[in-house]
Amino acid sequence: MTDPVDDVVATIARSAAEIRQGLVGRRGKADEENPSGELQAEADVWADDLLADRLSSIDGVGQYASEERSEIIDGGDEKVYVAVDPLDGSSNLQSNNTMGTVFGIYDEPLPAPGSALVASGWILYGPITTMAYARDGVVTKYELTGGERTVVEDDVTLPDDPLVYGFGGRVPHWTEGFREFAREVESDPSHKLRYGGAMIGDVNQVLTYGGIFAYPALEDSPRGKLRLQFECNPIAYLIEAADGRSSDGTQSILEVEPTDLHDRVPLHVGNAALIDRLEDVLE
Ligand code: P6P
Repeated sequence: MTDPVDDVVATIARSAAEIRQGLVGRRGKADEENPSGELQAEADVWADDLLADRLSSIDGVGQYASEERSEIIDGGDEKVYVAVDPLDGSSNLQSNNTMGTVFGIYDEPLPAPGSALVASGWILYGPITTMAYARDGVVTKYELTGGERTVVEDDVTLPDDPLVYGFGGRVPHWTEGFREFAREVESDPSHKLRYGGAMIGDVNQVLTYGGIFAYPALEDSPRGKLRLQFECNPIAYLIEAADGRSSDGTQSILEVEPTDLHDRVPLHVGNAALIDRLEDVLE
């Protein structure tokens, strides 16, 4: 039997070109909401169906779960458990800005803590299609063309000096503690704002240039917006493998114990010193 982790990642990478092409003509809104109560894009539903069919049928896959569906698909085997955000940032479709596919591969049934991840990564549909992938503490970057993938950088780590920052949520809804931290970051002339409205595009800039991304707890939404299983765990796993840090405000995202498949969690990832400072400020 081949390694189910390799098979899952290879299938997602091979599907990227088809997903990218399939965005054309699917930029409208479906008349359904996802389990988080967000109106789905046609492309959300289509990409989810495509990945669900392909990933749940791989030997060794025990479950397929996604941000776009309330129920878990049983794969029948018991080796790995796959959680996917099929199209993170699909709201960017209308403005033709970057979006991506985020995936986490766990070795425990879902919902599972991030400490149960064995691999994670994301596909970015930018000017070109790329993949960032973490396994066994090592991050690799690929370029994807026509179902093939080419390594463009291996053993990737965050640049030492933080350059970019991107903070989500409406500023008037930030907590006082996060507002204090944000002002510190913004007032440092060595930093510059990069916020594109798709977490995965913003996180990929942090991986590339160094810095910090956050979608914090908000006064009107104390658990923030982003989902633990499908977005925050996979992102935290990769960024920590790249010598960065993650935090829900008090601890590594990977230590957060889930209570529900669609739990949200405040997300802060990137430069370790900035994340340490954030936790001090929020204490
Ligand atoms: P807001 C995209 O819809 C998403 O889930 C993330 O990719 C992104 O970071 C966030 O929502 C943007 O949220 O509140 O800025 O529109």
